[in-house]
Parts: sequence; C-alpha cells; structure tokens
Amino acid sequence: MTNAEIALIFDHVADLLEYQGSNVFRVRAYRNASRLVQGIVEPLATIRDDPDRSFLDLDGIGKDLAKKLETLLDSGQLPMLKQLEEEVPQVVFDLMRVPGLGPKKVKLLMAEIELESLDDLEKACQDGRVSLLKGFGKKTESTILSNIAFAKNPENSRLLWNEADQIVQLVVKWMKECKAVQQVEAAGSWRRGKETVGDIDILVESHQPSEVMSHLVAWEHTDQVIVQGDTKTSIRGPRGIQIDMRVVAKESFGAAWQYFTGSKEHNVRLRSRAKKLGLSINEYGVSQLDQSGGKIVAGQSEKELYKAVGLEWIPPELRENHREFEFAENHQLPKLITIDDICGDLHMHTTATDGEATLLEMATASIARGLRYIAITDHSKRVTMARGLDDTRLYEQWEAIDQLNQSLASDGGSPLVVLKGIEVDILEKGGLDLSDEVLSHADWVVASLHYGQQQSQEQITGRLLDAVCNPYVSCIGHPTGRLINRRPAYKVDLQCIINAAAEHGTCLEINANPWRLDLDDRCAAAAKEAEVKFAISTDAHSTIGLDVMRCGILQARRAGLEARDVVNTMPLSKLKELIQKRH
Ligand code: DGT
Ligand code: CA
Ligand code: CA
Ligand code: ZN
Repeated sequence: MTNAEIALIFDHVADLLEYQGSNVFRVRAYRNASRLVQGIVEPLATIRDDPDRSFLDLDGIGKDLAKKLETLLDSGQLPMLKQLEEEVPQVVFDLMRVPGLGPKKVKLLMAEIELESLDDLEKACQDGRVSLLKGFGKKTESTILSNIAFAKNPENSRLLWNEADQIVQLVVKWMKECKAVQQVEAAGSWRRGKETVGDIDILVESHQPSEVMSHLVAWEHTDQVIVQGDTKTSIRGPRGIQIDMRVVAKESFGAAWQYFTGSKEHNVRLRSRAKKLGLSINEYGVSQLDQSGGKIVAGQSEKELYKAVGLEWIPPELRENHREFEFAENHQLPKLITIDDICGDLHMHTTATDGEATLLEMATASIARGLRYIAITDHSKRVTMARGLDDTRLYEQWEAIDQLNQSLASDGGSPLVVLKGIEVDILEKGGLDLSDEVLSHADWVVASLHYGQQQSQEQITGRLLDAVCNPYVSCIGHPTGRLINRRPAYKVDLQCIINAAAEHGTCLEINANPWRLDLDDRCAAAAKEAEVKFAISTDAHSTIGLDVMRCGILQARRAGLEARDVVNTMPLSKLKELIQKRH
C-alpha cells in the first residue's frame, strides 16, 4: 500500500465520520493523519520493513497512528473504514467526490432528495429541484452541476505525480533485483514531471526479455497481468494503475527512452524535423532515410539522438511541443532550476494556526533540510477554522520569532534565519484581513484568497489585483486556487494579475503541494514571459510537509524557470533588498 493510498483512506474516514456527525476531534485526528502521511516521501512500507526503524521516529507520529499504519500495511484495510462502509450508503461516497460537496451538504441533500447515484443528483439539478432546498439556490445548483461534470471527467481521476512517484520507486527497485536486468529507467509523463500521471512507463535493458517479464509478473504488487508479450508487458499495480514495461537492447536504449518519454506531440515534431534532414527516428534509433537497410546512426543515448537532428539535449520536463524546439534551435534552452538552487522556504504554518508542528520544530526541520531562511506564514483571523491570527497573536508570534533568531544566532554561526511572515486573507468584500500598519512590520507577506471563490471573474480579479498592488504584499499564494482532481480554479483574469505583478514587483507563488502545484506550468511560463518573479513554497503544515519542495521544482522546470526567476534561490541579504525596494 502506498502512502497516498493510506492518506486517502484516512481522509475518507474523516469525511464519513463527519457525515455521521461524529466528534470534531476524532474527525480532525484522521484529517491530520492523512495530511501527515501525504507529506512523507519515503514509502512507509520501507520503514516498516526495516528492523532498525520505527514509525515513532517520524515527526508527528504517535503510538495510536503508528498502530493504525501497521494495521493498514499488514492487512490493506482499516477496521474503522470497513465498519463505516457498512453504515453509510455507497452514494454518499460518490457524492463526496464532487468538488464543493462536503459532508454537511451531502447530508442535507440525502435528507431532502431521494438519491441512489451521482446521476440522480445530476438529474435533480437539471430539474431545478436542488435550488428549492434551503441554503442552495440557483447559483449553487449550477455550480454543483458543473462540478459533477468535473468529478465524472476521467482526466480528473489520474494519479498525482507524487503518488505515481511512490509506485515508480517501488517498481524500479524491484526490477533492479532481477539478474537479467542491465538498466531500468522510468519514462512517460512521470519523467516529464507532469502533475498527474495516467500510466507508468518503464524501460529495461536486457538480453533476456522473457526473464524480465516474469520478474515483473511475480512482483508482490502485481494485481493483474494485462498483456505479457516478448518485449512488452503491461500489468495493473497498486491503486489500479497500469504499468507498461518494455525491454530493449543497449544500442537502442536512448532512442527508446526518448520515444517512451514523449510527449507524443514532442515526438511528432521531432520526427518531422528528422525527416526534413533525410533521417528517420523510431524507438530503435536514428537511421538514414535513403540508405539501404536503414543502418542505425544513433540510438544508445538520448544526447546523440538529439544531436543527430542538430539539437541540444532537451530536458524531459520541457518536452511538450511548447517552445522547446525554438529554444533548442537557437541555443536558448533555459538552465532549469534544481532543488539545490533553493535556499529558503517562504510559506509554512505552525501550531499557532492549523499546522501540526511548533515554530521551533519547523525551524529545526528546516535546518535539517539545509535551508538558510524560512518565513512563518500562519493564517490570519478570517480563517476561523484554522484559528487564524489577529494583531495581538501575530505580534506575540513575531516576538517568539525574534527570540528564536537570537538563540539560533547565539548557537554560533546562525544556520537559519526565521522571517516574520503572515498568510493574510484576501477578504470576500475586497481588501486584506490585516491593516497595512500591521503588515508593514512583517518581513514577508503572502496574500491568499480562500473565501468567496464562487464570485464572478470581475470580482475575484479585482480582489487579487488590490492585493498585488499593496506594497506590503510580497507574494500571492496559490494564485488560481485550483486543487488537482478536486476543484477547478476560481474565475480570474490571470494575465491581468501577471501584468500587475510584473509592474509592482509582487511575486507569484508556485505552491509545491502536490494537490495544488499552483501556478501550473502554462501559467507560470506566461508569468515568466512577463518577467514576473516567483516564490516556490511548500505551504507545509507539518515538518514532513517541507519535503514537497521537489514537486514545486518539477512544475517550475516544466514552466522553463531558471534559478534567477525564483526569489527563494537568493541569499537572504538579496531577498531583503528586493522586499525593501517595494515599500
Ligand atoms: P499518461 O500516461 O497519459 O500520463 O501520458 P504519457 O505521456 O506517459 O503517455 P503514454 O503512456 O500513452 O505513452 C508514453 C509515451 O510513449 C508517450 O509520451 C509518447 C510515446 N507514445 C505512445 N504512443 C504513441 C504514439 O502513438 N505516437 C507517438 N509518437 N508516441 C507515442
Ligand atoms: Ca504513461
Ligand atoms: Ca503507457
Ligand atoms: Zn498556507
């Protein structure tokens, strides 16, 4: 069982408990467990299988949760969920997958309308029956209708990149244990760092393909063999995901890796370029079109393949037939940002609001991850659910930060500086949740829109625009508000926000949370075009939440960003100059 599966189960239990009207602390415990597990990069199964390690060594995991994790990993089930599944009708599970339908709304709908399937609800909306319910109205009804379409769209049930990544790591490790295997690499959308992955593509170099195929089929996570052929086998693995494996010879490995990395659109363009040069490209290599026998002239490495068609090697994250050919032809391929360029993290939460770790724990975990500075950006008071901070509590937190910085500095050689920040809410009626006077004392201000997401494009754009223009706002958090597979972006004229951000020197965030990855690759590329600066931030709500930085880096690479486009690659002194310039 993967970490993502486990997280999903905890989340599910929380939803169902909430649906049943269970105790809020119990619900919260499961939600926290889900978020915690989501943030763990290393497969929990690996930790369980290591006799020298224990779940209790992980930050934030107590005895109770450790026990649940063991039960889940051993049996694949949670007794609690089994019981709930018996108590709650299936349709509730389906309704809960519709964006915007939480346990409370589902309960109301179930009480008022006879619903046995998602289709029943769709029909009820179309007939106008939902808008007659108390608290629902015409607008809500049409929102539900479009969100049902969202939930039904298969595009929205693909695995998140980091969920797929856990499976990729497992299968690659397993294949390396096969003696007949010389080399294993993953390809496809996973390698391109796409935010969601449809199926996993694995490439193996070997002289004994049939042994390689049998090894995959014998994997403990193989649920079903879809096809087992001479050089290609497809199985269904964890979470029902398909894994396609192909075996090739050494001299074709580069060509095959390139071919199966895709994207399809990139490959089509590459092949047509080759044709113009009198060459032919396929998964075995590059050959001369006119020559008899089609002798392969390149194929062992990707580099020589691209070179054969007169191009520099193109990083996989750029292979979408966007602008990479133009860049490669003109020797203008960006020097893509890497995780090693990152010096700081400018968006995270603590126990003062809805985080699970204290200020000190977050600071310690950041030092362990080699960060030089972090900004603590807890929620402001409008976010009542998270016990958001008012002026007084914010000033108290900043005092604690001053003290922490002093003690860090006196520990010799100050490894980390903690910036006084806030994630200030952009209010429904416009304006910010804290005064400019308060914000002017902050080192770093993230402004985010959490409420009133159903407003018109004009209203939402206006609210965001005001925040961008405020000289005390350093960065706009998760600028479009989308949650992958769960909720579409709010309506916003993003180009207008981008232009204003460029003009005022306000950063736009690439939120690294694998559910958000917001801005996405296309939007971030558009913002780079306008010379906007970015902050890639984890929005961590726990110490392990800090590890999602690599997901944000992938999204930034897909957008073609370089280190100089991203402010948290700068040393702190430079970053401070930048902030000062805005005031
Ligand atoms: P996914 O699995 O939907 O997330 O996306 P990909 O990009 O991994 O697509 P997939 O698994 O269907 O195929 C992997 C790569 O193999 C794809 O990116 C390019 C290559 N490929 C597959 N089928 C075709 C094809 O019909 N034509 C071309 N040119 N390339 C293909
Ligand atoms: Ca694929
Ligand atoms: Ca595939
Ligand atoms: Zn946040």
